[in-house]
Amino acid sequence: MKTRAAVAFEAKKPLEIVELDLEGPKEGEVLVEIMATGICHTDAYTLEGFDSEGIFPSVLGHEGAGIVLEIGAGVTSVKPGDHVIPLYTPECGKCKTCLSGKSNLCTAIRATQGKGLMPDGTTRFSYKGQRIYHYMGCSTFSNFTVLPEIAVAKIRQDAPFQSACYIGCGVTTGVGAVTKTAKVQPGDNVVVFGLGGIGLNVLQGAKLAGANKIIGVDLNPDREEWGRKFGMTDFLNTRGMSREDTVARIVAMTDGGADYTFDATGNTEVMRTALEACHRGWGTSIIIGVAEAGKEISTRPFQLVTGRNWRGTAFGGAKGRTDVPEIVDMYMTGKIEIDSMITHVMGLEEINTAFDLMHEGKSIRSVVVY
Ligand code: NAD
Ligand code: AHE
Ligand code: ZN
Repeated sequence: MKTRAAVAFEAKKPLEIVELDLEGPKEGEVLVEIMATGICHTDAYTLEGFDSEGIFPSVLGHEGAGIVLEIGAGVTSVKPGDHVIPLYTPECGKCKTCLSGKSNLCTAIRATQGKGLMPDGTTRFSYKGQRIYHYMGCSTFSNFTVLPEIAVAKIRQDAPFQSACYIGCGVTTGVGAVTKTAKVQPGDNVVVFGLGGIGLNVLQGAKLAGANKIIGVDLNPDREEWGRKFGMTDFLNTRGMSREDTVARIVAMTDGGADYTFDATGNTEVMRTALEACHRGWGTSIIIGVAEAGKEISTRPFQLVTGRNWRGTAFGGAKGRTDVPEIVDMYMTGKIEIDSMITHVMGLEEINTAFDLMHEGKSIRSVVVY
């Protein structure tokens, strides 16, 4: 079949809207009509050529929601008509990691996914006979896409696609980082670095968890008003501030340092500041941000000797098929907010504008509706 898609033919070039050929689902796969997709900073990072796994030409996009149209042989857990969210962190339920119960990082298809391929080592997309690669196992910048069965979460039918798509990455990552990875407890002091599409969801997760101080840090002064809407109690604009000054300010505001800090910037200098702003003896810093290829983190080992912990999280520690439907319920019952964070809604033709708005700090989330 044919599908309209925004294709990344090359790094650092705008996406091009073209009609691709799409092969139907093979065994264990499903064909999904994507109804809406968010644009996450990770899409921009890959398009800019910062991703060590970046591969071109490809169909980017990993924050979608849609409807199952067709199932391949052997598929039993979803059927045509089901509403689903594609999962860049699948859940096979059978691999060592899934069985361990210790992590959401299912390994069943990670190797081929990282190479832009379906589990059988081929692609379903092509353009004028040329192979077009998948992205993060999702490729939601295409109106129709093929996904492994283990990489779709079935969700309730009454959830609007335009909001539900954001649960495919940003909402789950931010809220889950607090509730599933850090397991923030009532009364904990929390600091969130970077108040964009992910960081605001970390703030609302911290509020949900009953945190005491919820400090937001950003360089963009407009983010103060945004942060306050999502539970932030204090704002720090660190433009022009040294790492030492930022740490000292946070230590003073939290009686010795934060119980939990979160990096949602992807900047390795910020990651160091976030670690050092943790409380001596027990504070934990969680890295969410994705750093450019070649970047490394560092700190004085003494920071860890004296009890600070450095950890990271992917997809907020959420097990996709199990946890995503619950997060959709949380949204539908008003426990978490999504709609106001979707600042821009556009057609696929305007998708490059979404990247501009993100880089200019003018959007929280842009969503493309097909
Ligand atoms: P975004 O562009 O919407 O937000 C980034 C925010 O960080 C902006 O408000 C920006 O002003 C702020 N910022 C940038 N540099 C800063 C600095 N030096 N100090 C303080 N604030 C700074 O991006 P997003 O979609 O929220 O994504 C945030 C990061 O999270 C990206 O690196 C993205 O790739 C990553 N991410 C990771 C996961 C995961 O599973 N680990 C999931 C989604 C996104
Ligand atoms: N491909 C990059 C790493 C990118 C990365 O860390 N991705 C996150 C999700 S970001 C969503 O917006 C993730 O899930 N990581 C775990 C995984 O298995 O990819 C690189 O550095 O090579
Ligand atoms: Zn993302």
